Amino acid sequence: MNRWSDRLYAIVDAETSSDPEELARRALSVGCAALQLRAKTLDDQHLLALAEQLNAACKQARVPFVVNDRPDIATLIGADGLHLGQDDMRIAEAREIVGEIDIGVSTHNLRQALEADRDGADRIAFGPVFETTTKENPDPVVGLKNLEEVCRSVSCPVVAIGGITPENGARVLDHGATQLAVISALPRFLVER
Ligand code: 3NM
Repeated sequence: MNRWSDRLYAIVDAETSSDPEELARRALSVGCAALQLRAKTLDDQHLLALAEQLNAACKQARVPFVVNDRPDIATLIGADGLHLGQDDMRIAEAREIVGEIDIGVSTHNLRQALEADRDGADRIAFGPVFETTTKENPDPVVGLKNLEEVCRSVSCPVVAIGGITPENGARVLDHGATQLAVISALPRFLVER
């Protein structure tokens, strides 16, 4: 455990990480609140194999495992959660496939956040809070003021995402985020202290 463990939503990105299994192992060993697999370009066989591995490691560590974009894979492996983007299927449709596991939705403005909350999202991600180079064609930076407004306006937990680092993480939490979703700075959140 370190000071971030309870608040860290660790995203293991198969495209930008040289060793996703090792990164996940490290996140689980230091401690994180949830772990999500993001793999935009892996073929289905490799995606399924990696998702199965990470799911097993998460189950052992008792950390919720979330699959990005793919209700079929989430259901096949028995993941704890599914994360949907704005262009993915709607919550109600995904629910038909995955059943009662947690569903999160990416949102980038107040309107999308309110809509996802109203549609029954178990959590929303809101961002990019700061500049990010990880996502292709990111939405405009939302900043801390908009994050605060969204956190005040929805009833579900808000996971902040986009450019989050150990240097700005405390400020992001001070503006109402429940958790910090991190890709590129993840190794830096995993120093043991
Ligand atoms: N979604 P990093 S920003 C995957 O705004 C993703 O919804 C975003 O990566 C959104 O921690 C983002 O390296 C990339 O900035 C986050």
